[in-house]
Amino acid sequence: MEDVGREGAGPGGGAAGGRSRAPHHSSNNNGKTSAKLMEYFKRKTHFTKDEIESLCRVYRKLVATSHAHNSGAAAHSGNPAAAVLPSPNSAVVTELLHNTFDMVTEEVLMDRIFCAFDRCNDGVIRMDEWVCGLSVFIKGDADERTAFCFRVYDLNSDGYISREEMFHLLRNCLVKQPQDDDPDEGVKDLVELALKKLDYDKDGKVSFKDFQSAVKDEPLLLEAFGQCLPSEGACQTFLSTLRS
Ligand SMILES: [Ca+2]
Ligand SMILES: [Ca+2]
Repeated sequence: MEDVGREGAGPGGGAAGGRSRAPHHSSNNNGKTSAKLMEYFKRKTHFTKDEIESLCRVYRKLVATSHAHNSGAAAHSGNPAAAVLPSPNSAVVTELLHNTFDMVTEEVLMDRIFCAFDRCNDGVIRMDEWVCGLSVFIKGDADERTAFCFRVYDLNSDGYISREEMFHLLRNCLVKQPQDDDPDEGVKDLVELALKKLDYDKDGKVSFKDFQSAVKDEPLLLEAFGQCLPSEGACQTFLSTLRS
């Protein structure tokens, strides 16, 4: 049932999605990205060959960092070049989003951004998830960005942003007034307001189709429930460090 909802809702698609798996071995012995993997990334992402090479280098560094972080969790695979384990986990990625992309996002959103990268949902970011995820994150077109933000906001991945999920996402955005009788009242009002803007088919929840239509009409709604994507400036800085 859940799978049907996810497939039907649409955000599973896009350049980073799809059923095709990336070639498994990330690099050969001298650390170069294999030709097969490079082909895959060039087809699936908006990055140039040089950018892909750099991103794979950054990834290998992150793997080393993750490895240092939890040296107890030894790699299952005997081949350190295989991008299976250990891979960057949520703590490493959160740190990266904070420091590299300068995102001051709520923890709940950070976790969801990680999940939006972690397409196969195993708690770690494989190299293909890393490169494809960053392609959407940094260079995504309107459709990809819309699908990405929807995945972030759909907290339980059932294909809808529900009232409860909106409440959860918006609760932390409002500064509570201690004199308020019901401090949640303002948040509930916000949820209803958001629903009015986003729920095109009026069924009381926001489907991907609703979200898509609303964002097309009003691009600012893309990040209605909090920042999911880095600023233009942060992207430029990141890309320039890749080139240096
Ligand atoms: Ca949901
Ligand atoms: Ca709806």
